[in-house]
Amino acid sequence: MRELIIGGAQMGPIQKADSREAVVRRMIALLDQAKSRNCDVVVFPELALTTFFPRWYMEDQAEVDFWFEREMPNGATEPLFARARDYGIAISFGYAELTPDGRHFNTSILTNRKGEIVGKYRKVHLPGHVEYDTQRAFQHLEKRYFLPGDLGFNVWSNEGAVMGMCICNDRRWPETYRVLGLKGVELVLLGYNTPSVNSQMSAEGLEKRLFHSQLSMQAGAYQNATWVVGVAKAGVEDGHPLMGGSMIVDPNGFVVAKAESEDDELIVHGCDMDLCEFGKTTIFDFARHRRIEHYGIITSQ
Ligand code: CDT
Repeated sequence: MRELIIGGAQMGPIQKADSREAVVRRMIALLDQAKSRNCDVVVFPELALTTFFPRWYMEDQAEVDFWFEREMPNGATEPLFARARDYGIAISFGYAELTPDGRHFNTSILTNRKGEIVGKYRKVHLPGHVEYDTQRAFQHLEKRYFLPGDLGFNVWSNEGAVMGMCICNDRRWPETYRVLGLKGVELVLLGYNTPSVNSQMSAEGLEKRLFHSQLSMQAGAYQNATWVVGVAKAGVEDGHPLMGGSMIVDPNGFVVAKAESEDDELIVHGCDMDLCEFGKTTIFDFARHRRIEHYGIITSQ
């Protein structure tokens, strides 16, 4: 048995006016709870330090860059790294990254128990649009503010498990999990910000959106024999509702822990990494059973 006690640190809304420092205090409070529940690893949402700013149309690059971090850790997040290091808890969280050469990414990082960054991921599947769209009930401008990630889907041997990351919309794509699966992933860590309603289809409400999120994570977990931890930023941000539904899914595809609120809420489960072994060596033994001669179209178009 290789058990890691995993905490999914769902976060309630972050308003535009909330400072990074105030948000980090909330993240540290969740880390305190995680410590009292003996967590080894804690996962926070996508763009965990700020409101989901891609809903706001901006033309002034200085205004856009306000939402980005130029280094990690930085002054605002150092207390979070310090607390995680004190507790010996590995963490993962998302933030908007501005590189020294001026590129913008939707990024997440992974640390070990010593608070050292061991992995970085930049979001590959960017949803939404580039220009202001008058046909939508609200904007989703990720394609305007971010470049597609350039690091691919990687895994890291960390704290006794093979860990990988993806971010929000990536969780809906089977390719995400399969590439991680082919690299032997045992624990997929992901954060999301998903509006509770569809900006283009008023009939699509919360129930269907929660279902699609869960369906994607359960399928990804089962078909790749991996744990999946999906963590929301939820609640109403400046009038815009985001769904909750954070969950931990086991390698059989069963949901073993699920958030009930749309607030700061920690979900916890003792996850045995050895549970991945059965699926990886039987029905999803990729080396024995995949028929790649029929899969070319997946990468050619
Ligand atoms: N953050 C993020 O990727 N959200 C998307 C919303 C899609 S609607 C344009 C998601 O897939 O949950």
